[in-house]
Formats: sequence, structure tokens, C-alpha cells
Amino acid sequence: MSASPDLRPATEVRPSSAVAIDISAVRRDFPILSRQVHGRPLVYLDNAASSQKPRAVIEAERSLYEEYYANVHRGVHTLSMASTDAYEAARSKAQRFLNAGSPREIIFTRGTTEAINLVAATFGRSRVRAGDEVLVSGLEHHSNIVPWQMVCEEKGARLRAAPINDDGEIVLDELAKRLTTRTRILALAHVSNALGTVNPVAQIIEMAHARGVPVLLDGAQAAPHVEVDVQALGCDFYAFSGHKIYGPSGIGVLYGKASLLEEMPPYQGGGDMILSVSFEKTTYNELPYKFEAGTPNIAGVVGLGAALDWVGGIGLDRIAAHEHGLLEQGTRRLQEVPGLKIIGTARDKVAVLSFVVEGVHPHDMGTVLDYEGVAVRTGHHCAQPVMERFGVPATTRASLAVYNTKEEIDVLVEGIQKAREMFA
Ligand code: 7TS
Repeated sequence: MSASPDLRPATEVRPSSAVAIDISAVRRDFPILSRQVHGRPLVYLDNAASSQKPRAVIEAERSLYEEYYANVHRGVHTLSMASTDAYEAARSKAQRFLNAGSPREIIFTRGTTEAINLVAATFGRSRVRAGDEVLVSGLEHHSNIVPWQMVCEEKGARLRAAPINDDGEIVLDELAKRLTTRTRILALAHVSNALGTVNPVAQIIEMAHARGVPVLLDGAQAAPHVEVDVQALGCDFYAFSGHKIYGPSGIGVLYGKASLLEEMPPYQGGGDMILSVSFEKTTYNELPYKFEAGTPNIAGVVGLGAALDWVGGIGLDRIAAHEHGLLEQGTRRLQEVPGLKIIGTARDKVAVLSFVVEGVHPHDMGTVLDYEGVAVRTGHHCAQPVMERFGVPATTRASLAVYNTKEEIDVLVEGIQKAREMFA
């Protein structure tokens, strides 16, 4: 048994996009996919809430705990050094995954929510003054609204939102009008969780930067589906969660430009984020440790590194191509169901199918589907302004991942038909 973690980098040589994914092999990587629910094979279509975990991730955590677990950045003993190496190797994997310029720009957080709260509480609170504005869009998840609202309330600033059109796309002219000399930051979803809309973020960042406005991208729904290059995009901050990209829950990443992170005050005080402490004065640690107070989620970080390796081994281009095929088939099949309306029909979408069916409450739909073994999310998806925009209290949302199949879409559609027969 070796005490050395797997420090090999996230796959850099990507398989050719010409080669289709062997979905049966992919599915065999996910032990949970072979279970049944109510006597039916599980059809897991709730990936936007959280995705399932491949053996590589489960195994990475098991091997950490069984073979080399200790606290990180502390000991000179063998186990602590091995844990630290694995922890920092995962940081490098996250750096390569986002194509960040340096591992100093990668901060581990609990997830997207904590990453956004970190930026709001440090960058936001130090920059936003009375009369200033923070700009978001009408597509945001609550976790990219509420932290900004809190800062605005505290500072006497105003939270503004760029509206969306009937397809669920941001109206760019309206967004441009709201980028003013008062705007201190634009915080925007890269991909919408409720509708699947992929925002034209490169263009929007250019618009914002031309007006001197920094941009935070909420990549929670983008990272598992779309290739991200923070340097090419030029975004100032980028956040994503491990648990939506086949990694563990309780771990996420905040990318920030080093120049901004350097000048930001720390988020939390504690161990590991200091260089020296006396009762008179504390000197903060260098990046990224300044923002990682206390013992971190070591197993989560190691598991996330394994998840990023797993995704890299397949290639996000091939994942996106497979999921796009499912989106097309799913859209076509759902449109054939009488009384069904798809909410979110943007030209550029990831494989999210949000819908309402006349006469069937989304919660009843969710329950009927569960009895068919189909897991979907029903409700407002923590995006109440989106629901309000479309005049619905809730939708049923099927959100797809790399392991989903065309046959599973057929099972979904049959379940929807059953619900219609029962309720509509
Ligand atoms: N931002 C977006 C766009 C999200 O979709 C989510 C979670 C978050 C932020 C928060 O991520 P967390 O990992 O910190 O919780 N979205 C969802 C969803 O759509 N259903 O359940 C959680």
C-alpha cells in the first residue's frame, strides 16, 4: 500500500472530438446508476441540482482516508506532506481546468454559494459605497442575488437586474444601459440553472470592461457542460461547485485575478490564513491561503481533483456534444406532448428541460415521475425572479448529464404522459 497520492495532472491530451463517448462504459463508472427506485431502473435527471459520482472520485476519497490522510500545510511528517501534496495537486488541476494563470488564483470554498459570498463580503464590501450599483441579471440563482443584496443594503447601494426576453435570454441592450459609472460589479450566471440558457459571456465581459466594470461569473451550471477559459474570457472572478461536476459536495472553487485578490481583505480569520499573529498585529498569508482559513475540506478537494481528471479524460467537447444530442431529442419529444410548454427556449442552451403541463402541478408531476424511477426537480429552482418573469410558480426540470441516454428521455416522456392521464 502506497502512502503517495495520485499527483498526475488533469488530462491534458484530450481525446478527439470525432470519437463518440461509449455511454455504457461511462455508466458503469457510476455505481449508483445501477440501482432501482420503486422497482424501476433509476433515471437520474436532476443533475443541475447535483450530479452522481464516478468510482474515480469515490476511490480518491477512500484512498486518502485509508492510506495517507492527515491535516494539510502543517506537519513535516510523511502523511501530512502526502495530504498537502494531494491537496495542492488538486489546486493545480482546478487551475488547468479553468486555464487560470496561476494556482495562486484558485481558492477552495464550500461551493459556488460560498465563493460568491466571499467576493461580495470582501471585494463588494470594500468597493461598494452609498449610491453605487451592483448589476445582476434576471436569470440568477438566489445565491447570485442575495449576497449582493446584503452588501447593497449595508452600504445604501442599489441592486439592479438586466431583464430577460421570452426565450430566457438576457436583453443585451438593456444590460448595457444598466452598466453605468455607478456600477461596481456585474455578477452574472454563465449558464442559467432554471432554463439552461448559455449567456454570451465573452461579449458581456467586453461590454462591462469597456465601462470599467469588473465581472464575476457564476459557473455552477457551466463548468460541467461548457469549456471555460478564464484568461480568454477575461472575467475577474469565476465560481463553480464540485458536486455538480461529478465531484463531492461541500467543495467548490473561486478563481480570482491575482491583482484583485491581493488587494481584497480576507474573508474569515483563523489558522492557515496568517503569516504571524500577535495581539497587536496579524500579517496575512500570501495567496491563495489568505482566503482559506481553518482546516479545509481535504477529502473534498482531493475528490474534486479526481472529478476534474475524470471529466478531462472524456473531454468537455465530447460531453457537450453528447448532451446536445439529448437536448435536441428531448426538446422534440416534449414538444409533442399536448399541453406541455417548455420554459426557456434560448438559442444557446445546455441540456436543461424546464416545463409546465396544463392541468398538472409540477409537484404531482415530480411524484408520478418518481414512481417511474425518474428523478427530476420541481419547484422554483432557487430562481424565483425567473419563475415570476414567466408567470409560473414552479416548473418541472429535467437536467441531463454525460451518463444520460435517449432511452431515458423516452422513459421521461412516458412518465409525463402518465401524469397527464392521471391529472389533466
Ligand atoms: N449558481 C447556480 C447557477 C446554481 O445553479 C446553483 C445551484 C448555485 C449557484 C449554488 O450552488 P451551490 O453548490 O453553492 O449550492 N443550483 C441548484 C439547482 O439548480 N438545483 O439545486 C441547486
